Amino acid sequence: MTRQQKNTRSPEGEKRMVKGSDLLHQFGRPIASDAKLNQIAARITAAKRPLLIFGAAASRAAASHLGLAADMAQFVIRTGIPFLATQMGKGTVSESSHLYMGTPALSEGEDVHEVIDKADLILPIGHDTTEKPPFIMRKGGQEVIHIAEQAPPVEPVYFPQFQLIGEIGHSLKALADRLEGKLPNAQALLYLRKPILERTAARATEDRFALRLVNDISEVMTPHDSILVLDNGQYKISVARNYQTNAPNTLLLDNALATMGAGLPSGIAAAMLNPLHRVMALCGDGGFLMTSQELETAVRLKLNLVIVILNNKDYGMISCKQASKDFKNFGTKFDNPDFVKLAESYHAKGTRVDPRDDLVPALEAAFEGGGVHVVEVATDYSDYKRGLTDKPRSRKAKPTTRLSDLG
Ligand SMILES: Cc1ncc(C[n+]2csc(CCOP(=O)(O)OP(=O)(O)O)c2C)c(N)n1
Repeated sequence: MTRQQKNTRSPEGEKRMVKGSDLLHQFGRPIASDAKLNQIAARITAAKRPLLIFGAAASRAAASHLGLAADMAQFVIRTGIPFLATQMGKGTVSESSHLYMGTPALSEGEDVHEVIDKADLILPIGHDTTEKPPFIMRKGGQEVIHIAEQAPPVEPVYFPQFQLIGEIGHSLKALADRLEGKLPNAQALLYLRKPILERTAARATEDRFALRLVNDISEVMTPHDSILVLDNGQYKISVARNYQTNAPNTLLLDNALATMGAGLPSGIAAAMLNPLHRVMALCGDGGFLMTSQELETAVRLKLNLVIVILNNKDYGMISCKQASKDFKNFGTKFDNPDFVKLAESYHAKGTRVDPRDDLVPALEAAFEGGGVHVVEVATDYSDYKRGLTDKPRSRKAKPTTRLSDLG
């Protein structure tokens, strides 16, 4: 049985697993008024093809407000509306749900954008405009209702017609009370789930290295408590689309400034806070080398941390962008130190894995051995470039801003 199958729950199973929480108002945050809730509930009831999108602020809140993750899952279950997660919203609601439709890694043109294009009402929950937008709003396009604790700054790509501002758990519970059993069109978009997930997986299969990487990492990470931390590079796109995330804060990535060099320090923080869980930092060679000296910190703190370095001697994301614009490759290639010797010189452990070999035993041994362990994977991106170079599936009016700033 694959990890994906192991984690896929039936609707009944989901109902049994998630219990709502009434603990939220103890924090004294502002809550939405009944009049506003009634107005928004009426708009959702009138929708023909509604869609939820969980964003970075939802994931942050779910990780820090007691009971909120269960409230968000309950909202999905009680309304039956399918959902997407943004890159930083992944794990807010478990992607093992039969209502999960995918994760946009870009702002348009991916397979998953078909469901966004076809929705007539989009409900971003915890949309955070620091994140690169999961979709581009256009004048005359879909209705968007922003559900969050704070109003969004209005941007050319995000100008929701309605807002429901207040403590998210309260808003979702109050909406579910008004909507449960009254949404005949809730699952109007669900027929797209199978083809979209299949097309996304098929695309990943073409990127053989990317698919193997995600599968091998998934194999050694337990679904609800292992923590995967990403630096910033080309591999982030494949992981965001294909790594199944089931709990808030179990996939840590930066889809805002996307700063290279963040992977190892974030991994250190995650390992300090979660000493009993598996923590892995996945880094490109370029990103790793920006903060590699923090290996000393990780060793000094006696952390258990596995660091995977994808060694392609290249700023792969930049090469890929150059290729996608038919530019000649320029200024992206470099040479590397011996990463195994580098790790050993910091008194960490090091292993080198040939890309043709199975990565799983090396990762498993690194976790089992404990301590700080660098696993270098020689990476051939030659069959791993479609993520960015694919032409968008459909291109409508040119967006006004922030589309090409991928990283
Ligand atoms: C500090 C910083 N500088 C530059 C960039 C722009 N940038 C994004 S990805 C990337 C290349 C990353 O290379 P690497 O870490 O080797 O990963 P790869 O893309 O090869 O997988 C660059 C230069 C950035 N995001 N952050």
